[in-house]
Amino acid sequence: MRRLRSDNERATMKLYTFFRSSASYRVRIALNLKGLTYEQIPIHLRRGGGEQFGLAYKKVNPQALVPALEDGGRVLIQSLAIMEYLDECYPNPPLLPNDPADKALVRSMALIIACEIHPIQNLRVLVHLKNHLKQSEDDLNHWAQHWIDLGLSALEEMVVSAPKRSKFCFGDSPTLADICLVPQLANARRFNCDLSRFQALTAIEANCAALAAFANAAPERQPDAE
Ligand SMILES: N[C@@H](CCC(=O)N[C@@H](CS)C(=O)NCC(=O)O)C(=O)O
Repeated sequence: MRRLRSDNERATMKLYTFFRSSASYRVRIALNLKGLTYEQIPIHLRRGGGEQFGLAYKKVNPQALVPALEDGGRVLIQSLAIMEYLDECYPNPPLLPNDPADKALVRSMALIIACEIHPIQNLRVLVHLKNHLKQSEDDLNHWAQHWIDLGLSALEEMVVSAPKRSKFCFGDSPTLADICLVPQLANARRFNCDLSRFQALTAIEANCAALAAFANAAPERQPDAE
Protein backbone atom coordinates (compact mmCIF):
# COMPACT_ATOMS: atom_id res chain seq x y z
CA MET A 1 0.00 0.00 0.00
CA ARG A 2 1.17 3.50 -0.78
CA ARG A 3 2.62 5.15 2.30
CA LEU A 4 1.35 8.63 3.01
CA ARG A 5 3.30 10.84 5.39
CA SER A 6 1.73 13.06 8.00
CA ASP A 7 3.19 16.41 8.96
CA ASN A 8 4.35 15.44 12.46
CA GLU A 9 5.97 12.22 11.28
CA ARG A 10 8.72 13.69 9.15
CA ALA A 11 12.28 14.69 9.94
CA THR A 12 13.60 17.74 8.13
CA MET A 13 14.50 16.94 4.55
CA LYS A 14 17.76 18.14 3.04
CA LEU A 15 17.81 19.67 -0.42
CA TYR A 16 21.14 19.89 -2.22
CA THR A 17 20.58 22.91 -4.36
CA PHE A 18 22.04 25.88 -6.21
CA PHE A 19 20.06 29.11 -6.28
CA ARG A 20 20.35 29.53 -10.07
CA SER A 21 19.74 25.87 -10.93
CA SER A 22 16.38 25.53 -12.61
CA ALA A 23 16.04 21.85 -11.70
CA SER A 24 16.59 22.78 -8.02
CA TYR A 25 14.12 25.65 -8.45
CA ARG A 26 11.48 23.10 -9.54
CA VAL A 27 11.93 21.04 -6.38
CA ARG A 28 11.88 24.15 -4.17
CA ILE A 29 8.51 25.10 -5.68
CA ALA A 30 7.13 21.58 -5.15
CA LEU A 31 8.32 21.50 -1.52
CA ASN A 32 6.77 24.93 -0.91
CA LEU A 33 3.47 23.97 -2.54
CA LYS A 34 3.31 20.97 -0.23
CA GLY A 35 4.08 23.20 2.76
CA LEU A 36 7.15 21.13 3.67
CA THR A 37 10.11 22.52 5.58
CA TYR A 38 13.56 21.58 4.37
CA GLU A 39 17.16 22.45 4.95
CA GLN A 40 19.13 23.76 1.99
CA ILE A 41 22.64 22.47 1.36
CA PRO A 42 24.09 24.79 -1.28
CA ILE A 43 26.29 23.25 -3.97
CA HIS A 44 27.98 26.01 -5.93
CA LEU A 45 28.11 24.94 -9.59
CA ARG A 46 30.92 27.36 -10.56
CA ARG A 47 33.09 27.93 -7.51
CA GLY A 48 36.41 26.11 -7.60
CA GLY A 49 35.50 24.43 -10.89
CA GLY A 50 32.15 23.31 -9.45
CA GLU A 51 31.37 21.83 -6.05
CA GLN A 52 29.16 19.23 -7.75
CA PHE A 53 32.34 17.43 -8.86
CA GLY A 54 33.74 17.10 -5.32
CA LEU A 55 34.04 13.55 -3.96
CA ALA A 56 31.67 14.31 -1.08
CA TYR A 57 28.88 15.44 -3.38
CA LYS A 58 29.45 12.68 -5.92
CA LYS A 59 28.65 10.24 -3.11
CA VAL A 60 25.30 12.01 -2.79
CA ASN A 61 24.66 12.17 -6.54
CA PRO A 62 26.93 10.14 -8.83
CA GLN A 63 25.67 12.27 -11.74
CA ALA A 64 27.25 15.39 -10.17
CA LEU A 65 24.09 17.40 -10.76
CA VAL A 66 21.72 19.24 -8.45
CA PRO A 67 19.16 18.80 -7.03
CA ALA A 68 19.28 15.84 -4.67
CA LEU A 69 16.81 15.36 -1.85
CA GLU A 70 17.60 13.46 1.32
CA ASP A 71 14.55 12.18 3.15
CA GLY A 72 14.27 9.44 5.73
CA GLY A 73 17.82 8.23 5.13
CA ARG A 74 17.31 7.91 1.36
CA VAL A 75 18.78 10.19 -1.28
CA LEU A 76 16.69 10.88 -4.36
CA ILE A 77 17.93 12.52 -7.56
CA GLN A 78 16.30 13.81 -10.76
CA SER A 79 13.84 16.61 -10.11
CA LEU A 80 10.84 14.91 -11.73
CA ALA A 81 11.38 11.71 -9.77
CA ILE A 82 11.77 13.77 -6.59
CA MET A 83 8.58 15.73 -7.26
CA GLU A 84 6.56 12.59 -7.99
CA TYR A 85 7.93 11.09 -4.76
CA LEU A 86 6.79 14.17 -2.83
CA ASP A 87 3.40 13.99 -4.54
CA GLU A 88 2.96 10.38 -3.47
CA CYS A 89 4.12 10.91 0.12
CA TYR A 90 2.30 14.20 0.59
CA PRO A 91 -0.71 14.12 -1.76
CA ASN A 92 -2.11 17.56 -0.91
CA PRO A 93 -2.22 19.65 -2.95
CA PRO A 94 -1.80 17.25 -5.89
CA LEU A 95 0.75 18.11 -8.57
CA LEU A 96 -0.88 15.91 -11.20
CA PRO A 97 -4.53 15.57 -12.28
CA ASN A 98 -6.35 12.30 -11.57
CA ASP A 99 -7.56 11.36 -15.01
CA PRO A 100 -4.92 9.23 -16.82
CA ALA A 101 -5.12 11.20 -20.09
CA ASP A 102 -4.96 14.53 -18.25
CA LYS A 103 -2.04 13.22 -16.22
CA ALA A 104 -0.21 12.15 -19.39
CA LEU A 105 -0.81 15.59 -20.89
CA VAL A 106 0.63 17.39 -17.86
CA ARG A 107 3.61 15.02 -17.76
CA SER A 108 4.22 15.61 -21.47
CA MET A 109 4.30 19.38 -20.88
CA ALA A 110 6.76 18.97 -18.03
CA LEU A 111 8.90 16.56 -20.09
CA ILE A 112 9.13 18.96 -23.04
CA ILE A 113 11.01 21.22 -20.66
CA ALA A 114 12.83 18.67 -18.53
CA CYS A 115 13.89 16.32 -21.36
CA GLU A 116 13.94 18.40 -24.54
CA ILE A 117 14.87 21.95 -23.55
CA HIS A 118 16.78 22.04 -20.30
CA PRO A 119 19.35 19.24 -20.82
CA ILE A 120 20.80 20.77 -24.00
CA GLN A 121 21.36 24.19 -22.48
CA ASN A 122 22.63 22.90 -19.16
CA LEU A 123 25.93 24.17 -17.76
CA ARG A 124 27.99 21.07 -18.58
CA VAL A 125 26.77 21.06 -22.18
CA LEU A 126 27.67 24.73 -22.64
CA VAL A 127 31.06 24.20 -20.99
CA HIS A 128 31.74 21.33 -23.40
CA LEU A 129 30.67 23.38 -26.41
CA LYS A 130 32.96 26.19 -25.30
CA ASN A 131 36.04 24.35 -24.06
CA HIS A 132 36.17 21.32 -26.34
CA LEU A 133 34.29 22.38 -29.43
CA LYS A 134 35.68 25.93 -29.26
CA GLN A 135 32.37 27.71 -29.72
CA SER A 136 32.14 31.43 -28.92
CA GLU A 137 29.86 33.02 -26.29
CA ASP A 138 27.63 34.18 -29.15
CA ASP A 139 27.37 30.66 -30.48
CA LEU A 140 26.46 29.38 -27.01
CA ASN A 141 23.71 31.96 -26.69
CA HIS A 142 22.42 31.15 -30.14
CA TRP A 143 22.42 27.43 -29.28
CA ALA A 144 20.48 27.96 -26.06
CA GLN A 145 18.03 30.39 -27.65
CA HIS A 146 17.36 28.00 -30.54
CA TRP A 147 16.43 25.02 -28.37
CA ILE A 148 14.50 27.06 -25.83
CA ASP A 149 12.52 28.75 -28.59
CA LEU A 150 11.69 25.46 -30.29
CA GLY A 151 10.49 23.81 -27.07
CA LEU A 152 8.54 26.79 -25.78
CA SER A 153 6.79 27.22 -29.15
CA ALA A 154 5.40 23.69 -28.88
CA LEU A 155 4.43 24.22 -25.27
CA GLU A 156 2.67 27.51 -26.04
CA GLU A 157 0.51 25.71 -28.63
CA MET A 158 -0.24 22.86 -26.25
CA VAL A 159 -1.25 25.17 -23.43
CA VAL A 160 -3.51 27.24 -25.67
CA SER A 161 -5.32 24.17 -26.97
CA ALA A 162 -5.35 22.21 -23.71
CA PRO A 163 -8.71 21.13 -22.33
CA LYS A 164 -9.54 22.82 -19.00
CA ARG A 165 -7.57 25.89 -20.06
CA SER A 166 -7.39 28.21 -17.10
CA LYS A 167 -4.82 30.15 -15.05
CA PHE A 168 -2.19 27.44 -15.26
CA CYS A 169 -0.81 25.09 -17.91
CA PHE A 170 -3.66 22.74 -17.10
CA GLY A 171 -6.63 23.45 -14.84
CA ASP A 172 -7.09 25.73 -11.87
CA SER A 173 -4.12 24.78 -9.74
CA PRO A 174 -0.39 24.43 -10.41
CA THR A 175 0.90 21.10 -11.69
CA LEU A 176 4.31 19.69 -12.61
CA ALA A 177 3.97 21.54 -15.93
CA ASP A 178 3.87 24.97 -14.23
CA ILE A 179 6.63 23.95 -11.85
CA CYS A 180 8.88 23.19 -14.82
CA LEU A 181 7.72 26.20 -16.83
CA VAL A 182 8.56 28.99 -14.37
CA PRO A 183 12.25 28.08 -13.90
CA GLN A 184 12.61 27.50 -17.65
CA LEU A 185 11.31 30.99 -18.42
CA ALA A 186 13.82 32.41 -15.92
CA ASN A 187 16.54 30.50 -17.79
CA ALA A 188 15.25 31.80 -21.10
CA ARG A 189 15.66 35.38 -19.87
CA ARG A 190 19.24 34.65 -18.81
CA PHE A 191 19.91 33.70 -22.44
CA ASN A 192 18.09 36.84 -23.68
CA CYS A 193 15.38 34.85 -25.45
CA ASP A 194 12.54 36.86 -26.94
CA LEU A 195 9.51 35.74 -24.92
CA SER A 196 7.04 38.16 -26.52
CA ARG A 197 5.63 35.37 -28.73
CA PHE A 198 4.77 33.28 -25.67
CA GLN A 199 1.78 35.22 -24.37
CA ALA A 200 0.02 32.22 -22.82
CA LEU A 201 3.16 30.97 -21.10
CA THR A 202 4.13 34.35 -19.68
CA ALA A 203 0.54 34.90 -18.45
CA ILE A 204 0.75 31.57 -16.62
CA GLU A 205 4.13 32.61 -15.22
CA ALA A 206 2.52 35.78 -13.78
CA ASN A 207 -0.25 33.70 -12.18
CA CYS A 208 2.35 31.42 -10.62
CA ALA A 209 4.45 34.35 -9.38
CA ALA A 210 1.44 35.55 -7.38
CA LEU A 211 1.65 32.39 -5.27
CA ALA A 212 4.02 32.42 -2.28
CA ALA A 213 5.21 28.87 -3.07
CA PHE A 214 6.61 30.06 -6.39
CA ALA A 215 7.77 33.49 -5.23
CA ASN A 216 9.70 32.05 -2.27
CA ALA A 217 11.44 29.51 -4.49
CA ALA A 218 12.85 32.18 -6.83
CA PRO A 219 16.65 32.18 -7.23
CA GLU A 220 17.09 35.68 -5.78
CA ARG A 221 15.30 34.66 -2.56
CA GLN A 222 17.59 31.74 -1.78
CA PRO A 223 20.18 31.85 1.02
CA ASP A 224 23.02 31.13 -1.44
CA ALA A 225 21.92 33.82 -3.95
CA GLU A 226 24.73 36.08 -5.12
N1 LIG B 1 17.44 16.04 -15.26
C1 LIG B 1 18.04 16.56 -14.08
C2 LIG B 1 18.87 17.76 -14.44
C3 LIG B 1 19.75 18.21 -13.30
C4 LIG B 1 20.69 19.28 -13.80
O1 LIG B 1 21.03 19.31 -14.97
N2 LIG B 1 21.13 20.17 -12.88
C5 LIG B 1 22.02 21.23 -13.28
C6 LIG B 1 21.57 22.54 -12.69
S1 LIG B 1 19.96 22.99 -13.30
C7 LIG B 1 23.42 20.94 -12.79
O2 LIG B 1 23.60 20.43 -11.71
N3 LIG B 1 24.42 21.28 -13.61
C8 LIG B 1 25.78 21.09 -13.24
C9 LIG B 1 26.66 20.91 -14.43
O3 LIG B 1 26.18 21.01 -15.55
O4 LIG B 1 27.86 20.67 -14.21
C10 LIG B 1 16.96 16.93 -13.05
O5 LIG B 1 15.84 17.21 -13.50
O6 LIG B 1 17.21 16.89 -11.85
